[in-house]
Amino acid sequence: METVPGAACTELERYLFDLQGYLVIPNALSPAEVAACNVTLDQHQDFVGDGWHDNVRLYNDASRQEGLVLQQVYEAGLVWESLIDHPSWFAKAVHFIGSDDPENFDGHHGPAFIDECFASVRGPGQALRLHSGGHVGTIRTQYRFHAGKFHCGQVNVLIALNDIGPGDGATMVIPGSHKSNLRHPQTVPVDKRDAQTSVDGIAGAVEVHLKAGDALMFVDAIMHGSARRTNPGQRRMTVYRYGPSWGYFRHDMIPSAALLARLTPERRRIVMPHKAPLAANG
Ligand SMILES: O=C(O)CCC(=O)C(=O)O
Repeated sequence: METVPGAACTELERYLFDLQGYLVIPNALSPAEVAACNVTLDQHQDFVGDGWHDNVRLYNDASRQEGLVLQQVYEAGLVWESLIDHPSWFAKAVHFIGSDDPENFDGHHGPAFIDECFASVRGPGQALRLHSGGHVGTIRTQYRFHAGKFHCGQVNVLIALNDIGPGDGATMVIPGSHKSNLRHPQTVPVDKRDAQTSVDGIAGAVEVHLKAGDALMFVDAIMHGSARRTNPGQRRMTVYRYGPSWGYFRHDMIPSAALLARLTPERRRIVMPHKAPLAANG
């Protein structure tokens, strides 16, 4: 199931997102944009530990299986800033989080908020177990449709920065699981970090294979993860998480003053919709 870049949601996209919990947007980024993102990843691909580089937090714990993560990646340069409201997906993300309240648009807030954005580099043997699912009931990441509108708590846009096919550690999803009421009986409790890193033996789970530049848009409530990479080389991707503008940062990291100063007003209010509240009694 695929959609087209740049377009607002069609009735078919609305139907499929509701039914399956995700859409694939082919060619969401151009080859030049993908190449520019990869320059950043080339620069940091060998990092191990926990540190900062120009307001990007680099994290790679060798004892864990998740690989290198670059948190706050919208700080990493122009191409990463352009992903904040990229025309290939931004209108669709806003549509699915349902931030269409005119009062929000008119001043206090913006159309959406990015509570986390990161890039990821994984090598052979690395993975991320299946997690989430509608049965968990987490409000922040919930799937909800009410009164004719989507009201999703978190819509993720995961963009492949190289080709991700069989054996590459593709994102796994269980289509429809954003609405599940019961835990999948073939999955295990969340503390088993190394388990559930393959679709094998998990009925209904599929790998989503992407070409470099394709985007996978999914509601976080869908059960998802990434398969263990068995091929040599790296899997490279980035995720921007969109939610309602009244949300707050997932981790204890906020945009730098330098980023806020150089962003357009439209982008600034997506990364920092919150204004300093007025104190009671002055
Ligand atoms: O690494 C992946 O493919 C899945 C990422 C993920 O779990 C998420 O973005 O919530």
